[in-house]
Amino acid sequence: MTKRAPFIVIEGLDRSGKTTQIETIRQRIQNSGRDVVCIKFPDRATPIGQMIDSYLRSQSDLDDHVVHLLFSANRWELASTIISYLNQGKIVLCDRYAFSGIAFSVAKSLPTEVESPPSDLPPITLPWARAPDASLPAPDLTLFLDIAPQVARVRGGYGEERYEKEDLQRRVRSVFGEIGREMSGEDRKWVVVDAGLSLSAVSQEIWGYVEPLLDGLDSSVGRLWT
Ligand code: NYM
Repeated sequence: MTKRAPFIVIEGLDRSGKTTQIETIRQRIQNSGRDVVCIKFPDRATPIGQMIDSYLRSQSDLDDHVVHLLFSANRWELASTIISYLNQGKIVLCDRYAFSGIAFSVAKSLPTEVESPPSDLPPITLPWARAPDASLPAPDLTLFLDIAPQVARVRGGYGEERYEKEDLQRRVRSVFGEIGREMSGEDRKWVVVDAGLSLSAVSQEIWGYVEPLLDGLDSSVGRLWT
């Protein structure tokens, strides 16, 4: 049986240096002579992605539950493509995945210092947020680039999109921490990387986790939450 390629996800807070690190890994993988495909969620090019894009740029308003399901549907749109890349031996490097989906949606429902208007709908909990992504292709490695929101802000400031606020980023980080505690087991499929270090130190650490996967895997692609 020929081996399939690994599915590698990079997660992190806004301004954690994800984009730069992904480009560095992509180049290193290519230099090693392997095929690599980069994908990114949300994929704003699809019809669902366009709805998400308009929401993120505050051009439309949607209930938090609805947006959560759109983000998940946006991943399902690409699920079979991801599996087919992996089976063709193409390494998939993915910028954000279901973990961002959970972290941002649950964080929005956590209590804030500012009183928000009461809602008729229930808050988004971890089990509710996890459900729509169940059975999506599971990453073989997720690298969570961890950075304190106040350090991220000093790095260059947040943009203008929804969620790019320090108070929300703090709550997102705490949900990511909770997800990480559930995910990190003996298998090292979830790894926390200190993104506050220098670019080269971060990319060196990341490479230490990526390199052992480059020769492919014998197992078939896993399914999320199983
Ligand atoms: N985001 C991303 C979510 O809220 N749920 C998701 O499922 C995903 C994949 O979208 N602030 C949020 C995180 C980001 C925002 O992402 C846009 P990016 O990587 O800045 O394009």
